Amino acid sequence: MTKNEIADALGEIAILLELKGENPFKIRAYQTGARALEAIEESELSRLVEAGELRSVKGIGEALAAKITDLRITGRLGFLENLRATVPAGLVEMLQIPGLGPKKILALHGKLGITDIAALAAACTDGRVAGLAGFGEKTQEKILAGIRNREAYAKRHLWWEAAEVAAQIVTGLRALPQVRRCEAAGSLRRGLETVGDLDFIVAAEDSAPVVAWFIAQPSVQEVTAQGGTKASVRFTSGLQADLRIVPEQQFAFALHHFTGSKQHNVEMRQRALARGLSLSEWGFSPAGPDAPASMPAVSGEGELFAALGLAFIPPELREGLGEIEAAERGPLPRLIEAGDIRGAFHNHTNASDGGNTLAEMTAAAEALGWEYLGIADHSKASFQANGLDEARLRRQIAEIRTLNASGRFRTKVFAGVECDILSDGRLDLDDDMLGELDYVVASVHNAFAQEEPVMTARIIRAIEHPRVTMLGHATGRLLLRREGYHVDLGRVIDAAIAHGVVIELNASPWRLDLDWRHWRKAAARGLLCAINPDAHETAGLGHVGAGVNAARKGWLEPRHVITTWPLSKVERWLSDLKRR
Ligand code: DGT
Ligand code: CA
Ligand code: CA
Ligand code: ZN
Repeated sequence: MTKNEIADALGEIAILLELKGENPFKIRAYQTGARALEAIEESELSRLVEAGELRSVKGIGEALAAKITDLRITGRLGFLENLRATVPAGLVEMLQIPGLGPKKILALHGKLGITDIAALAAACTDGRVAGLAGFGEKTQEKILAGIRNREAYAKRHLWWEAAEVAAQIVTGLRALPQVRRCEAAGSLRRGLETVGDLDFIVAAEDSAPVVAWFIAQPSVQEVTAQGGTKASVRFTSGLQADLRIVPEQQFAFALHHFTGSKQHNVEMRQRALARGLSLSEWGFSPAGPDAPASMPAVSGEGELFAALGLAFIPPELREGLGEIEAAERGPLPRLIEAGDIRGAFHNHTNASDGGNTLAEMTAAAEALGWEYLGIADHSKASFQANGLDEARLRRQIAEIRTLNASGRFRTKVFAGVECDILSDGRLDLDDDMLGELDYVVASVHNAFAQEEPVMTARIIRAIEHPRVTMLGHATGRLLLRREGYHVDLGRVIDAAIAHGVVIELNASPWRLDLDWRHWRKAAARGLLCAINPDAHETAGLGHVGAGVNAARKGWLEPRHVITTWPLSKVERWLSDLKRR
């Protein structure tokens, strides 16, 4: 197991012990152990395990050292497996409901015998939860609302997770001898932040073996529909998928149709009708007295668009939001691509709540070919995330300067901070401290429930601060889990443009915030974007791909996104900002 996986296992043990109401000291030991592991490097862990010296690490005692060794060597731990078996899965699931921590869940379990979410919903509905000590009417209402949200959200899936499943299926389908062409269509292909179900389009001469392969995948839990040229399944994750197999000459039409969106398709059909053509998933057919003598030949989507007098429309833009009018005028803008990215500014290390060291993060950025990596750990007000005070931040700045000077990595590291915007809009660190940094990401991390005018004024006050370089996750939303805070984004965007402050497109697949729907208009008015993965571990840097997707949906071109700029341009820009 990797270091992070072991840390996760220790964290899981702590949660399970808490749900069993175990001794707080024991629980704390696992939490501390997980933290301690995060602070050492992967190679160092290997050495300590081999030498049997894990106990020399502060925060790792004898019992923990044995468990870490087992996990490292065998990847398994009987203790954890037994623990999982004794804690009802429903209790762990209840942790996903906002406002419910292990202590409350333990009380619900102990006093009301609740073991799953359905029973909890029933107990809220008939008022039993409000009667419990430490709960009350308000908490009961909040729990019930959380359960309802969860049900509504459970119907959709994060794009990032769906894309991983889809990629495996597409690879498998393309490898079949019968398959000529295969693509994932639907909202996934359009890069929508959440996906209802997957839609696979295949061109094949003989469809039966393709259907048979699809429904026999190990991840398929249930086959919900099956025919000669189509099938629908549900995977064990709950995600559903439709497969449609067409003859090769229909592939472009089927792919276009099932890519959608519905609104885009409606507009395309209207446009076809105006040209005497009826457009469907099968192809063109003559419509009305003005129909042309022969149907246009189409072997790819490009020809389909061309037949209607349109430039090619990238799938991400097919939302019925003006893309057809734009494609009528000429080629669409060259949207940003993954290969344009040269760095990122909002990333954490284990100095705050990240899982990897500065050197590990830099090595990972270098492996991605990035020219620069911005480190922006939390500031002190985010104490739950182990935010840095002035002394620790100054030490980190020195560490970064030393690393850059050492020439150990080709990637340059910028010293930044993710500075909390306090509830009144002041910043968590004073101006002198902020002045020592290369840049400042300002973010809201508390008092999410403020009224819209208060929150808007708070964020704008931060934007007006001369040391603020960019605004982090503009609404704080967590996709499928938590709505953003109430804020007047129009005014926030105006303020950012007026003060030359960049707004981040947080590329974490759970955030994708500021939402793509705002970017086209905002960028046209001069707002600059930074695609920031908000990585909390080395693997998190790869999330920029999700951000690039969202940026494409927002019609962003490389020139709108500062993280496509070369290092020299970023350095010049940052030093100009410091002189203002
Ligand atoms: P999802 O799955 O909810 O995230 O969204 P989509 O867009 O993948 O929707 P889905 O899976 O229901 O259908 C895939 C595409 O097929 C959809 O984007 C457009 C096309 N389509 C499906 N039903 C209709 C329809 O009733 N009218 C039109 N014009 N197109 C449709
Ligand atoms: Ca779909
Ligand atoms: Ca579908
Ligand atoms: Zn943050």
